[in-house]
Amino acid sequence: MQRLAPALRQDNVPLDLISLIKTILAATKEISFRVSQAHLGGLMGSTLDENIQGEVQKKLDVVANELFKDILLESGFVRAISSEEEDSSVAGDPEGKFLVSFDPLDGSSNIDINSLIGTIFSIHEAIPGMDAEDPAQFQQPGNKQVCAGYVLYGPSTMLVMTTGSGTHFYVLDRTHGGYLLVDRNVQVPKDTQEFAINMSNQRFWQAPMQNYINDLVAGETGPRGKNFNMRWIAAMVGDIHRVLTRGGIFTYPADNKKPEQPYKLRLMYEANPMSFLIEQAGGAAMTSQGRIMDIQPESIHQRVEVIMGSANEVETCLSYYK
Ligand code: AFP
Ligand code: FBP
Repeated sequence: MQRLAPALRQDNVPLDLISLIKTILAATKEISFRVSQAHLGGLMGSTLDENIQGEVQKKLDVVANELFKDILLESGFVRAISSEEEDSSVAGDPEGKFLVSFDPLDGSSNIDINSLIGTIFSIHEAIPGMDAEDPAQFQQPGNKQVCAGYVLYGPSTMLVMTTGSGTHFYVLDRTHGGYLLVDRNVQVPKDTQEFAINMSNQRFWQAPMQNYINDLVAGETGPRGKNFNMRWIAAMVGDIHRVLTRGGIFTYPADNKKPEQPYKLRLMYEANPMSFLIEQAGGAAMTSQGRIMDIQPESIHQRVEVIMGSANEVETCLSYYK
């Protein structure tokens, strides 16, 4: 099995980006260790604080965020970071070439039940001449990402990453402490019989999504003429990992639970990096209005509708909106 750096060199990834990726992965190895020790190290449960999104922070969220932030800001490669857990972007080295956005621990509600969680990251190039302090530099669409990935802290710690030359799977080999390439160029099957959605929100969805899911649930005697299975891990990293592994459609559609906030998932920390991975694996990543990676961000904590996975199934879902 190939080690990470030679695999990246094979994809002609520039040396400074390889160095940044190695920095990110050093943080994930530490987080992986802390996650495995959380019950022993007093890291279960919540802090008394809320993040900028109004969500109660788990202790592990805070630890993972601090680890990531410190290692990136001290690396010299990073002009600024933006994190789901920070109010605003944080300036790094004024000469740093890259911007890193991350969700240090996605799937926080799974922490206390010892279930799947992960770290998601997205890398853009810094805009020449822009001040490291200026959060506007993060307002670049997903199609400008130079790298995106996640690390899944599951039965194995797995890295799934793209630098624009396919989506590859790596596994953390604890015997030598590095990530090894286990699957190059994974492909999302075009068709699927599996969907992922939080069904408890059904009454809040718009009519097209209601109709689409009704037709999936109707099974082989319904208009789709086949049975569909449902899975929901409550951590996008886990659900997208399944989609990348065996296909499926994952959606967090618009809903009217809180009319002032129709979307749940975050563009910079969740939707864009996952879209890059899914598209590089031959899948589709859309909102009901267009391609996620073409959205021009207006703020770093922007939320967005997400419909992604097996290309033909995403297309079928979108046909309900026409
Ligand atoms: P956190 O960012 O708080 O960890 O939430 C995870 C998440 O945004 C995403 O990973 C899941 O797909 C989604 O929440 C789960 O949402 P439900 O609470 O509706 O199940
Ligand atoms: P396995 O024994 O094949 O691992 O199946 C697991 C299981 O029996 C339960 O752990 C789980 O609750 C259930 O299958 C899931 O069933 P479904 O496919 O209906 O969601």
